[in-house]
Amino acid sequence: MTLKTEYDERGFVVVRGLFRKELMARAAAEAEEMPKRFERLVDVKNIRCRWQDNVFTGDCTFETFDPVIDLGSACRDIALSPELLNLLGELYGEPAHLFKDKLIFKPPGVKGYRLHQDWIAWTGFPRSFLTVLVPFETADRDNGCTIAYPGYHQGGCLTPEDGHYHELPDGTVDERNAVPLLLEPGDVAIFGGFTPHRSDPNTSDRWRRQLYLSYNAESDGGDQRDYHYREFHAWLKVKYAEHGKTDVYFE
Ligand SMILES: O=C(O)CCC(=O)C(=O)O
Repeated sequence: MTLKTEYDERGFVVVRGLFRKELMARAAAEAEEMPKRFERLVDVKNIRCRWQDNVFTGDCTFETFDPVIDLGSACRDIALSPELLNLLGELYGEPAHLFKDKLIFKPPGVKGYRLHQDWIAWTGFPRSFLTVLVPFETADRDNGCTIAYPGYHQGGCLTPEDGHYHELPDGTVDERNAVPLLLEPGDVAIFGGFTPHRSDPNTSDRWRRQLYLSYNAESDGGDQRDYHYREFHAWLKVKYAEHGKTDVYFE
């Protein structure tokens, strides 16, 4: 089975050892320093940052920089690397364009995400949207690796196409089909925008730093990263305002 056939049939693939050890060591060192180096950006009003509860302490904890490639050259080099773009070109059958880039730090204790699909019904949102996971350290069940469910992407969007983010209701997938994306630095996992996925809390004493790099096919909107972030920020500001937070900003 080719990689493309596997991706088309299952909705995700894992590729081992795509990136050189040196690049991954540089990225891990960059990620290690990033929260301290950009401490001034880590602010609950800054919509570059995402937060999650700590399941042990209840603390609201910094978890993600979105976007991230403007903060770290190793993250940018990975996102735009020929080895990754060539691989995505194989899956798409045409060139890939970077759409979105985030670094999820997931420190010990931090909660995971309930079952969802990434594709969202915004006008023109690319149906070719896919995400590449690039781990900076071992990702396993204990530190809350992402878990994907094969085949269900073939049903397209499984929630109302109303432009809102939706979790998938219980029973949408058969838990016996769960595939934990167990990854080592250098490996990547790639899953499509319609592939249901979730993650458990990080109950280990280790971090689970991982890039989530999203792309679209050239014929599906071309380069639209700047447009995406403008649209995403406007959407986030509306969401925050609905909860009475009107003083958010992006830096
Ligand atoms: O952290 C994870 O494992 C999942 C994150 C995720 O699903 C997302 O950012 O959409």
